Amino acid sequence: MAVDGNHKMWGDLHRPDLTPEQTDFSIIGIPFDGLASARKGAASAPERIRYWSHHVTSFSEDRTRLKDLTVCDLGDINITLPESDFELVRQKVATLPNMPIIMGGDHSVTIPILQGQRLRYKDQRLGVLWIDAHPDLCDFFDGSKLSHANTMRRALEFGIEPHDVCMVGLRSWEDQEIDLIENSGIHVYTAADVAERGMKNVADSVYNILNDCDAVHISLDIDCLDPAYAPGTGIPEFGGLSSRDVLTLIKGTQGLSLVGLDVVEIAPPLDPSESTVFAGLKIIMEYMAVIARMKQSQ
Ligand SMILES: [Mn+2]
Repeated sequence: MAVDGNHKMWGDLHRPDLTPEQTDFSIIGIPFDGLASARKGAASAPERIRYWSHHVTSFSEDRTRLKDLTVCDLGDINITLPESDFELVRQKVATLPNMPIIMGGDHSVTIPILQGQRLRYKDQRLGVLWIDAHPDLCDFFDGSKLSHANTMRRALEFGIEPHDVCMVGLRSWEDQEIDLIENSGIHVYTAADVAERGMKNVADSVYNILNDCDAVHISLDIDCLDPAYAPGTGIPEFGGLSSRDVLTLIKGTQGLSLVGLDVVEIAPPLDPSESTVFAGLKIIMEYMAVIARMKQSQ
C-alpha cells in the first residue's frame, strides 16, 4: 500500500517495534462481508481506514493528547468460512493482553468478537453498548444463524444479559425481533428518542446502566448515522443519528470499564467521497481519546 500521508499509521500512534503486551490497543481488521444481506462492500473498510489513518493527528477534537497511547496494528484476520474461521477471531480477542479495536467487515464479525470478550471476562458482568440502526436480534436470517442480522441474538445465547445491553439509534425492526425488544429487558434508545431527549440525556442514562458492569464493549454499526453523514453502508436507514450525537455518546462513556470497540458496516465502494470511511476513523480516534483521558485522570 502506498503511503503518502503526513503521519505514520494511526496518527503516529502505531508502534511496529512493540508487541500487544507493550501497547494500549491492538487494532485488527476483519475484511469480510460475506454475510451482509443487501449490498456488500464492507470488506475493503480496514484497508481504507488504515490508509487514511496516515492523515489524522494525535489530538482529539477537544485537543486531548493521544501521544502517550500506543497502538499495535496486528493486520487482518481473513474469513473464508465463517462457521470455522470465526474461531480465529474468538481466540484472538479472548487472549489479547491489551484492548481490541476491530474494524469490520459486516456486523456478523461481532459474533466472535463478543464471544471472545465473553471468554476473556468470564464470570464478570459484561455490558454492551450497541450503536446501530438495527437491533440485529433475528434468530435466522438469509438462510443463516450467523448473518449480520443475528449478532445480538447470538450474544444473548452465549451469556450476555439483556439488562446489560444498551441499544442506541434503532429505527428498523424485523418481526422476529419484537418480543426481545419489548420484553427481554434490553435498554432501547431509538433514533427518535435521541432526537426528542437530546443525546447528552441519553448518554447519561446509558452511563448509569453500564456503570454496573465490570467490562463494557462498544459495537458501532456505521448505519447508526443518518445516511446524510454516512451513505456508504449496505442498508442506509433514513432518520438516523447525527455525527455530533455519536461523538457525544462516545465521549459520554468516559469512566465506564471500557474493554474494546468494533466499528462495522462501512462500505467504501458505496461512498466515493469516502466520508463514511472518515466517520469510522474519527470514531476510532475519539474512542482512543476517551481512554487517554481516563489514563490521565488515574
Ligand atoms: Mn448492525
